[in-house]
Amino acid sequence: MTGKSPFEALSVETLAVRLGANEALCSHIGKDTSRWKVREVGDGNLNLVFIVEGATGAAVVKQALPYVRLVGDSWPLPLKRSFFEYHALTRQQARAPGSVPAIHHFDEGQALIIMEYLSPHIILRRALIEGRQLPNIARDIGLFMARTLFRGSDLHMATKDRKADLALFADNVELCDITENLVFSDPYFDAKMNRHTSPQLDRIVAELRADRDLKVEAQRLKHIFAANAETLLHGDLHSGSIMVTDTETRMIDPEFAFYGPVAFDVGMLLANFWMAFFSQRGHEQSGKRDAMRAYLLDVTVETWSVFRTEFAHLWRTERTGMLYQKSLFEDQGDRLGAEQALDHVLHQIWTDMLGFAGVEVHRRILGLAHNADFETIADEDLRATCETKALKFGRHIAVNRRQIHSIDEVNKLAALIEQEKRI
Ligand code: SR1
Ligand code: MG
Repeated sequence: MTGKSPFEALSVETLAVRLGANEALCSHIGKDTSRWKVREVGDGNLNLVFIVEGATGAAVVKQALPYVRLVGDSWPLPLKRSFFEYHALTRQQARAPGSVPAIHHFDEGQALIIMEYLSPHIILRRALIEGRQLPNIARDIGLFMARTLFRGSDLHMATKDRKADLALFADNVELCDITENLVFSDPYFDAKMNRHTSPQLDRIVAELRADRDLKVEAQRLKHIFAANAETLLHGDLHSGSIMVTDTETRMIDPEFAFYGPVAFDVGMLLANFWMAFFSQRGHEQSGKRDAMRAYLLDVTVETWSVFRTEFAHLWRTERTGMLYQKSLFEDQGDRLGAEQALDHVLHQIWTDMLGFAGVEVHRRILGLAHNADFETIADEDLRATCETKALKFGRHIAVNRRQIHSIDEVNKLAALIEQEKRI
């Protein structure tokens, strides 16, 4: 198969025939296709994902489909998202080495990426639902975010290079459009694709949709998302986009990559930890999850702290771009000026991060694409209670983000809401 043949979706049956001559794949798993075992394992919303095992190894073959897999061919989606994923992975690897899977091959025409098979890694969301406490995730993800977000911005890059890259990723229009609608607008009105899992949520859903302050805030956040082309984002950094073992963490799936606000990736990620926190009550069949809840709140504290510390470190050591130039501060003997500017930048990230986290919680409960954290809670009453609490939490941090000053304050609020008996 070459990049010049017309696009054709792979299948378990056709993969070995079509990729049997691919040198990159053969060099990793062996040439003898009669020994290849192919499984389709994609459980995301958009793409096909195959694991191919051969005599000498295994690899992942990920292929975009010309439509949204979750919905079907009534919702066409361009194949070029694979191109953006490939380019985002190469930049993330350069900016945060070792944090993403290695790429073996990219075929733009077939919209497919052949990459490292991560084993025995599992999806972080699954691990958190199972109640596993992973010791390194906060550190690994905090570093990944600080490094990719700082090094992809005008704080670090030559502005000519950054503008060229911005132009490249500006074409990822359709995936941005998904986020713009699904995250920032649909949850706040009766949009066609919305759903919530129980009529017990009807009352709070109506309240949220009638909440003028919340709707205005969601639109202000959408405005920041669309207009602040600060840095190359992962664009979809939730716990389903991270693979883990007890000691290793890898970020996957950056097909939503584009130039946007630093705070977006951080907010989406922390929102997913807070949702994991609120969902734990629904996973207590085999024992209490008090320790897991405490762990999850600690993870948010550590992730934010690692992110801040690394971002500040890069500010002091790698601020080579055109923003807040050293020539205005350190070179004039004004190190305090540089620190003052850093405080402003971090404060803005903090405030916007809370807003993005709040709307991410809402869209995962009210919109099209839900989280397994809540969806796998079989008991409808329990699920509705967990979801209602998360919705209240999301509303509070989105609307009050300018009045919240520390992550401990956020976590005290989360703990209070979680313990409420009457909701
Ligand atoms: C139609 S795509 C729905 C969601 O799946 C992806 O993982 C993104 O989070 C997107 O918003
Ligand atoms: Mg994805």
